[in-house]
Amino acid sequence: MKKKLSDYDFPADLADMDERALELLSYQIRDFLISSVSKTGGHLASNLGVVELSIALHKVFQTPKDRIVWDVGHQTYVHKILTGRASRFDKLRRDGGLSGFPKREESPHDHCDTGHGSTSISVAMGMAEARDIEGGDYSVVAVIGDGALTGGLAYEGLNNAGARKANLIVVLNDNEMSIAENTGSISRHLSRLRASKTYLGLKKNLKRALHEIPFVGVRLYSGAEHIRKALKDLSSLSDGIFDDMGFRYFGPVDGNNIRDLTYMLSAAKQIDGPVLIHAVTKKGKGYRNAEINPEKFHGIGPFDPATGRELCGGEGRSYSNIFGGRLTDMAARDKRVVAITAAMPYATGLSGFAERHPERMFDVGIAEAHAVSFAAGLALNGLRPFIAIYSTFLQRAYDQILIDICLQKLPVVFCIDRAGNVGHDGETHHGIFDISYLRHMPNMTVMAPMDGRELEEMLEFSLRLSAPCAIRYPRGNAPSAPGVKSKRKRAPLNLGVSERLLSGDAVEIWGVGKMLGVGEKVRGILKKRGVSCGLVNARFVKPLDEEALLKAAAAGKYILTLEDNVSAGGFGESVVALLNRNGFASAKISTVAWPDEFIGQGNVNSLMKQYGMDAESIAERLCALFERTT
Ligand SMILES: Cc1ncc(C[n+]2csc(CCOP(=O)(O)OP(=O)(O)O)c2C)c(N)n1
Repeated sequence: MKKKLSDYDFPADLADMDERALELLSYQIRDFLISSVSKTGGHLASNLGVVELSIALHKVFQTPKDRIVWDVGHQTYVHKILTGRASRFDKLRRDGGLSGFPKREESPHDHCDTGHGSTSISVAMGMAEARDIEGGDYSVVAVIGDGALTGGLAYEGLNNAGARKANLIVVLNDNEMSIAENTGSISRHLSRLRASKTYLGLKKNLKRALHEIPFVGVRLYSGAEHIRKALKDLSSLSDGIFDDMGFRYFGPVDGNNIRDLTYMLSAAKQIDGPVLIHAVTKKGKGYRNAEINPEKFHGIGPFDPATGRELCGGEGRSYSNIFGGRLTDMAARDKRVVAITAAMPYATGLSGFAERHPERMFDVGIAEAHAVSFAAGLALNGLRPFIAIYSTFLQRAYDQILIDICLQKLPVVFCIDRAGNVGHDGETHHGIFDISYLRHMPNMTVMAPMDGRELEEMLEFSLRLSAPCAIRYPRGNAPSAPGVKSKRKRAPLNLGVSERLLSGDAVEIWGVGKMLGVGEKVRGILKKRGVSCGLVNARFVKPLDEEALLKAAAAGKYILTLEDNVSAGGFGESVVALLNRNGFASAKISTVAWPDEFIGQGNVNSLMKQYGMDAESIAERLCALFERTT
């Protein structure tokens, strides 16, 4: 009977496996990935593409002694299987389960916690320099995708490593895709390299040389002279960029061929100085649905493996979709409106915009900092840029927002998607810092809609505002507004003015964005206990509706603030400061926000419960406090 993946003693068992056995293993891993991710959801297409690459890496390099640094880290499922974690895939990305990214606390084979793009070369270079200072004897490998190579940080790493002649191997995993189709001139350069006729000729020679050597015992043949020679020939095909940056460039090699990869990696291991191996892989390989639509299967929820259809779409429209739809209409009316994405046109809801206004749609690659400075240039010349970026990735562009946009009061709108806790992607992806990193920026306005209709109103408002502005909205579908019957007239948006949704005497609940849903439940629970609560939609995190807040404090009401952001520098803290500044130092106020720690992965509702941010826990605490202070 075929051995289960969890029955192997990986990575040790790889040492004795010959080429055929490894090939069979690659089939088994693919079947396992498809079946397993179809149940849990996760990053499927990228992992299917790196099955052979991961096997070859673990065949040639001995982790944990050798170090492998994976860029972004979403493609480490095979690496996890090959380092003894197959049995834990049933809880991939779940509460307390296996992480979807490398985690040092999970395994000694994970050398760096990651989740954001383009960092691997810098981190690996640091490890290589540290090794040399300590006199260590191990290899350091960075694995970076062509998408992540669009990020400026990758070039800072290449630039530094090339100049320092660091002993470092960079494997470029080129599948022609970022999440969407890759963009930019480096991507065009890579396709020229892939298609190079000279390369194809040389490749034959290389293959012949490689295939003359028996496969087993990679380390034995790695010193073989004719491999070195073949590789030398290949590397003499200067590719321009990498060569000029001080790297020995080898490739392109078929990144889905274990044999070619194994030889290439073994030879690279022998070479002094920085080496870049250009491996060409197929994203989604081996699962037709993912090969045809790698973007959909980049990150997917549970799906039916037979049809590829996702199992839970949910009701209604997502915030991203509402955003994209309204911005497309606004651009039809106003020729100044332009849209910018950093490699995520589909995920941020901008596909429709790209189709309708291709000349005003910019996908700049994984380059959030560039996106913001680029927007400054557009705005300085009279356009109205809307930048759609996930909250967690916008962190990359803090300085550009502050100096390039806010200092000059430029009319750039930050459409901050996935704001708040995002659930299964965990620590690196929760968007719970944006209120804190934007609130203190002079000239910035920060808004949060409580439903889809308000998101549309805020988009229109931001265009009229003509100043730096951020609109934060969460992952998932927009709810119907709390306490608002669908036809009821809503108060129009005015800068820095909140909206009272429901009235009450004793407590005033101030919710930011989606937390109003929680606020409404808290109100219901407290009502049953005889405590009457008002519900206020803050609308603006900055400027605060000072008048309304001070009025509530002056009336002796207990104020409860709710936000899906960390407490430090958040909305609640700004309300406390306001009350303090105005002589309400002993005001009765309670703030609900994420604590000063990294929040793990899991179901959003479970995490909220775990941290006491669900309606029941809040109501319980509030009752106790309320009784004590009244
Ligand atoms: C700074 C940052 N911006 C955006 C993302 C979202 N993201 C995750 S993977 C990915 C595409 C990466 O493409 P590539 O490196 O080619 O890897 P592939 O998935 O194609 O294997 C993007 C844009 C991120 N992780 N980090």
